[in-house]
Amino acid sequence: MDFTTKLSQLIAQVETALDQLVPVHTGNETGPARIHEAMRYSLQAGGKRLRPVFVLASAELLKPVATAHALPAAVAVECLHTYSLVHDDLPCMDNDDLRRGRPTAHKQFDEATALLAGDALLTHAFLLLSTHYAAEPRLATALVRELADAAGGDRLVGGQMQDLLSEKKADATAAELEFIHLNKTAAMLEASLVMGGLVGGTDDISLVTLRTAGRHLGLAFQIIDDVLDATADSATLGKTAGKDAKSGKTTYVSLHGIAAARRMAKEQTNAALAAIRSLPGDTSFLLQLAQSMLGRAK
Ligand code: GRG
Repeated sequence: MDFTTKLSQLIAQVETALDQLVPVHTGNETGPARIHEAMRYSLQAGGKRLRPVFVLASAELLKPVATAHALPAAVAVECLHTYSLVHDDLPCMDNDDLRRGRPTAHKQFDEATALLAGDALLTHAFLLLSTHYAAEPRLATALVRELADAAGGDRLVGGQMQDLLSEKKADATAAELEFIHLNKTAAMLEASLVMGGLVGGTDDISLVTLRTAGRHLGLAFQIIDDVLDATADSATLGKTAGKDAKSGKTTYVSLHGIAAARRMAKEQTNAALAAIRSLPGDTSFLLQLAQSMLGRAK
């Protein structure tokens, strides 16, 4: 099966699982309909589903794994990612009106509902893991720990905190910038690959390699984003170009210049691909997925 067909298939499976594994209002016993509507509104706004697809692809590296076994982990990761987007868009954070081409959750509903929908999505991620893998307690514990570690104060939330602190002083150092992206972007990619590996029964050494791949993927993704913001036009980007320079934001381009940022993007991309190539099993889909994710580079 070619890459595009397989990718579309996996995305379709993720969409179906999102619909099936996320609560729906069925009456008074499931609480107010509004919270379920807001959770589903944000989840079903049509993201690229990169992280859940990474979970599924990494789960079947060593041997074909029933996709159904990996889907709850994939959905948990997407719930957690979506919560972070909903909260990031709030007026007290990035204050965005649009997300995934639609009004942000707090614009569509209200701030309190968006905050609660984010809370509920975050919590639901852990309910999914502890329920669907309950028959394999070691796996359930490892998955919960991996996701909690990636999402907590030392990583995703810590990266967001540092981002807010650095924005205020408008002259973040290279070390602060790396901390922000290692945690805001790379942490969830690492967790996706590692959680897939855990479901697929990958050995400990390969789990370390999957984590390394996620780290480089995350940094490459972010550096490419900074280069494109400075070099591509709005039509090509599908969003306003040149926003970073206008807002005086510290980026890889503002700190290192375009040529060096391009070089760094290439280095991080190559390191991610090398890590994936060194994994046992059939790495072809994972490699193409990483290449397509980073293929926006110019
Ligand atoms: C509120 C705890 C908390 C964290 C927020 C996610 C986030 C951290 C901030 C969003 C801003 C941003 C650009 C983060 C860097 C990487 C990232 C998460 C990009 C968005 O991911 P995509 O492109 O989005 O995969 P879709 O919508 O396709 O899922």
